[in-house]
Order: sequence, then structure tokens, then C-alpha cells
Amino acid sequence: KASDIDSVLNYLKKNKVAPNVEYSGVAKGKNVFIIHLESFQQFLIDFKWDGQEVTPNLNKLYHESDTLSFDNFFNQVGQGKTADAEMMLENSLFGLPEGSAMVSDGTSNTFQAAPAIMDQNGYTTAAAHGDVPSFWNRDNTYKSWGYDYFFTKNYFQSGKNFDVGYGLKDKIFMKDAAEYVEQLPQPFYAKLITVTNHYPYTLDKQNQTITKTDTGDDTVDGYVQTAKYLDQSIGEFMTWLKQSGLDKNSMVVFYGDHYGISGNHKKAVAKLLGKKSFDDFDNAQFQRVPFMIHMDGLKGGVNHTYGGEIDVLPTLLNLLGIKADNYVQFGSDLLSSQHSQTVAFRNGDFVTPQYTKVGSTYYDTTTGKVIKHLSSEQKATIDKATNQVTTELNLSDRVMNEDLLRFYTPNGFMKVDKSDYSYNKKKA
Ligand code: GP9
Ligand code: MN
Repeated sequence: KASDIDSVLNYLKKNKVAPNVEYSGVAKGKNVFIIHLESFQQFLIDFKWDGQEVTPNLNKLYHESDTLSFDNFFNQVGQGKTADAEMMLENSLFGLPEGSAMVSDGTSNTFQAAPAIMDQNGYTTAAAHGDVPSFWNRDNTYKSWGYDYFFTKNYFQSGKNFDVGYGLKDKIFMKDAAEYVEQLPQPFYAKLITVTNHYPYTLDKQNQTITKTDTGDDTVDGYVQTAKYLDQSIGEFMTWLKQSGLDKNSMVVFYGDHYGISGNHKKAVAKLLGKKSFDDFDNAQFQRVPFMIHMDGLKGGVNHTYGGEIDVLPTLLNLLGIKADNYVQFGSDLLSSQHSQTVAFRNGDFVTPQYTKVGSTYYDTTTGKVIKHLSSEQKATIDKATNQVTTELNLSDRVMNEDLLRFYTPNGFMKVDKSDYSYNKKKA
């Protein structure tokens, strides 16, 4: 019922975080590219194998003075993987404890998502993905989120060997998608979802430009090959961006959606990282993924704030100068001094700069050592973090399961009418 949203609104009001005013509006009116780096983990940044950098183009971006990079940014997905990442990125709502919220609720729920917000601030919005539109129920969910365009498989070139794994190979996809995006009225908000760096990390011979790693674990060793290929597609995209002139008036955001190597491959990962062992603590830390914001003239650098995918939308809206303090968003501006550095995982575990919780075990985040006996002070801090994590996950689940946003429209927001959208290819 309508009043059920009240406990959510009260909690968010009580815990409101003021965004960093130094960054408010620095990207106002710029085009926005959201580049989804499939299964891309932070450890790949500056990682070397076979006598070379695996991802030189992303490394360069990561270190550039006009890129704001984060090195303590975590994926927070559950079973919905890519879909959970998208849900968090564009709504600042968590995925569900089981399944994929885009599948179970994407069609029917009311959302106040990034595309709709951007649209109502004068933007044209588009998503692109080199697979069938129905995957993860994107075709329906994107209507609920207010995407003007959704470019999928049948919009792009096809042919023998054009696809691998989950769809069009990244180099072809990025090029084709860019050509569509370039034609959109500006400013635009465009999300490009890559797929080639996806388990089982297979790639045609001619695109393999680095040897497989030698852990002996078949599900791990191809990862550097597809990651390198993805990186090359980003390099080509950045070259295109410059040539098109769009680099001057665009903000380009990169993020890794979730791990590429799961916790089931501890031995192989230890070998890959040159470590003696790899335990549950290490696996929690291994959930770091890239988050980088690149823009001409942006005051960049590597930022060490702890945060995660839930925090992306509030951070970006502040940069874009769009006020969102009355929206239902569970994350907060990563650049704000008030930002909470407790990073929730979907199963209730968490990481903070001080503590890491995995199941019923607590670790010192700085040393990786198990804390056997919690002092009363440690216990108080950990209880507070646990409480925050469970409360936010629960409230977010209520918003999703009970479709609570239908009862609350933030000031200045117009409810999305899904019937306004159709993604059938119009012949050029
Ligand atoms: C498929 C792609 C992969 O469309 O986005 O999804 P994932 O398996 O990573 O959740
Ligand atoms: Mn994915």
C-alpha cells in the first residue's frame, strides 16, 4: 500500500549525504558514454603477462590526469550478474537476493532510472548490446527505464565469425554502436554493453594477441586473451571519439560489472597473482572492478574511497548538475566527504576500509588477518555496519518486490509511460 514507501523515504532522509559541491555540474550538458566492461576486474589494471601489459588502453585511461579513477570500487551483484550491475548503475537500487530483478520486475515495476532522468533533462538516451534484445529482459526493462533507443543485434553488421560467446565481437560492436550514437541529437546518454570478455573466454585465433596464462585451469587461462581484446576495442573507440570531435564535449564512464573469475578457482588465482594462497578474505577483495570517469578538463587522479555500483548514479548526477536529493537511491556520491565507505555485498557480507565480513568471520581489511576476539569498540563499529547493510538491502528489496516507486514520484520527475517506447529497427 501507498504508505509502505514511507519507511524507505524516512530512512533515506535520515541518512542523506550531501554531494561534493566542488564537482557539482562540472559535466553539465556533456554527452555521456557509459561503457560496460564485461566481467572486467580491477586486478587487470596494470597487470602484466607474456611480457606485456594486458590492457594498455585502459591502463592509460586509468592513470590519465583527466580521469577520475577508483581503486576501492566493488561490484555488488548477486545471481543477476550483468542485470544486477545495470540495475544498480542506473537506479541505485540493489538486485534481488535471488534471480534477476530485471527479469522479475523490469517489465511491470515503476522506476526513476537514469535514462528517464536524463531524458527529462534534455538528453537523448540509447543503450546498445550485440546480442538479442530479450536477454535479461532488457527489451522490456529499458522501456520502464525510459531508454529512447535500444540498438541490438539486428541493428548491426552480421556475418561469419562476427559473433563469439554472447554476441557480436567487441571491436565490431563498439564501431557499429558508435556510428548509431554519433547520429543522435546531443546531448546524449549512451550505454554500450560489451560481451566478448565473458566466460568461457573464447576468441578466434586471429584476435588472440597474448598467450593464455599457465595456471592449468581452463576456465581461467583464456581470461587475459579476451580482456586484451576488449581493451583493444576500447582503444579503437577512444581513437574514434577523438576523430569525431566528441571527446571535447563528452564524459566517458567505464565500469566492470562483476568478477570474471569466481571464488571456485582459488588455486589458479593464487598462481595468477603470484600469491602463496587465496582465501575468502582475498576473494572479497578480489571483487574490485574498475570505475573510471574520463572527461576533458576533469580534475582526475586515483581516488581511494571505498564504494560500489550502488553509488554510481548519485555520483554521476552530481557531476551532471542534476539534483536528486528527493530520489529513492541507496547509494551516495563517491566524492562526498559524507559518503559511507561500508560496501554491501548482496549476501549481507561487506567490506569497509577497516573490516571485511565474510559469513561469520571478520577480517582486518588492512592486514587480511582474522579478528578472533572483537573488542567492544570493534563490535560496535561492526554492528553498525551490519545494521546499515541489512537495512539497506531489505529496504531496497521492498521497493523492488512491492513496486513501491509507483506510490512516489519525486518532485520534478515525470512518470515513464512504457507504451511510448518501441525498439523495432526502423529501416534507414
Ligand atoms: C548477455 C550478457 C551477459 O547479454 O550481458 O550477462 P552475464 O552472464 O554476465 O550476466
Ligand atoms: Mn556480465
